[in-house]
Amino acid sequence: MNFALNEEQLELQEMVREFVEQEIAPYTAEMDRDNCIREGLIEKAYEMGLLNVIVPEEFDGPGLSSLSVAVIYEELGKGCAGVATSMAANSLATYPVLMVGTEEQKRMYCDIINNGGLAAFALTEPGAGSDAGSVSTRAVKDKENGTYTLNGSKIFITNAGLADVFLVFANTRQSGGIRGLTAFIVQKGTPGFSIGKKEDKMGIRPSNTCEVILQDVVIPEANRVGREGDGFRIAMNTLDSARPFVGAVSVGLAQAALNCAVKYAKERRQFGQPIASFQMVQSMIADMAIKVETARLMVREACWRRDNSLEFSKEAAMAKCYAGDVAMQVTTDAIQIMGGYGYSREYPVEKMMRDAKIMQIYEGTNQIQRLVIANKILY
Ligand code: COS
Repeated sequence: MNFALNEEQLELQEMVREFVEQEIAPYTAEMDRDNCIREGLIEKAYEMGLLNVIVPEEFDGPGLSSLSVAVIYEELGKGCAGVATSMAANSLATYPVLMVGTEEQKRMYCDIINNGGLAAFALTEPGAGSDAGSVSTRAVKDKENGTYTLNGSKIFITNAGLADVFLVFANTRQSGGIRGLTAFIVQKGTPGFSIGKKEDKMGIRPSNTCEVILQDVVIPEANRVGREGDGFRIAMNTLDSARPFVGAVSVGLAQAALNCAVKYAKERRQFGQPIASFQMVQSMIADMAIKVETARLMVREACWRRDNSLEFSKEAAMAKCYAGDVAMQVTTDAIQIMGGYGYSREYPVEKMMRDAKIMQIYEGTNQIQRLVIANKILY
């Protein structure tokens, strides 16, 4: 195993770091307050090549490895976990098509992403969160012309209000259950397809999170991704691939909070000396740094395993779970070191703590990750 970044990855890291410093960091408080991404930022991210990072070269993308993508998302996470979430959702929603889509589907979907489009992964429903197999959105096939009619609703869908294309999971069996789950491509503007309520979230506020409503949405058979009933496996494989990226954003977030705490501890004087000279503060800083570094290594190991075609589902769940917990712990400790100032909106760490909470919840709660890990170990 060698996780040392190569020259190309170091350049990529530097490029995203500069982008974050210029285009994201100065505007995080504003985007957090406004509950939306800054106008023009998606376009700038597109120009920087940050929207289609997983698109293979044969479909005109950069064809980056998972490890390289994790490096990008860590840097974005340092700037703003909400913006990073929006970018990473494009990868999440593209994996299903890249994994099992037809050549035509890959071409069509990748063209949208390559041209600056956003995508959304629409699995979660009011009654189907951790229990992903209980999706109740129905897809009924017209036996004569082969079209599918979709009815149902989705919630907490990242990018929904801004996306051009959606990967929607619906059940093709009347009796429901995971054996009927099927994946479909639905384009924005399809009659009967609409965006509902926008969430007013605690954190990652620049990311757009909305309800999706499907009312007699008719789509051609050519938009079905994989076979009928393959949807659960497709969703699970996709989540396996994308979870290390949640870990990467979490690492970036935790690193940013640690950096703030370190800077503050060196400047803040109490009892006649910088608080960094007190061993209780030093101990906290050391523990925070150990956690960030461990999480980073776990994320890189999961990506490295995927890139080398090794089994990586357990490692992906471990990386997501551990890094998400670390983001929560480190942002909380950063506030502790900064005391009242950390708790104030004047400093960025209270936002980081709010952003961190979702890392333990989305793309599979950390309880679900532990379930996946235990199952892999026990059975
Ligand atoms: N890769 C491939 N196949 C998988 C898989 C994976 N990672 N995990 C499960 N499967 C398969 C199983 O092998 C099983 O197949 P068979 O029935 O053919 O044996 C089938 O899927 C059902 O597996 P299981 O019985 O474990 O399913 P459960 O309904 O108990 O659910 C969990 C498993 C809880 C792990 C799953 O529902 C899950 O990941 N939930 C979280 C969903 C999530 O992350 N939501 C976030 C919102 S989307 S951003």
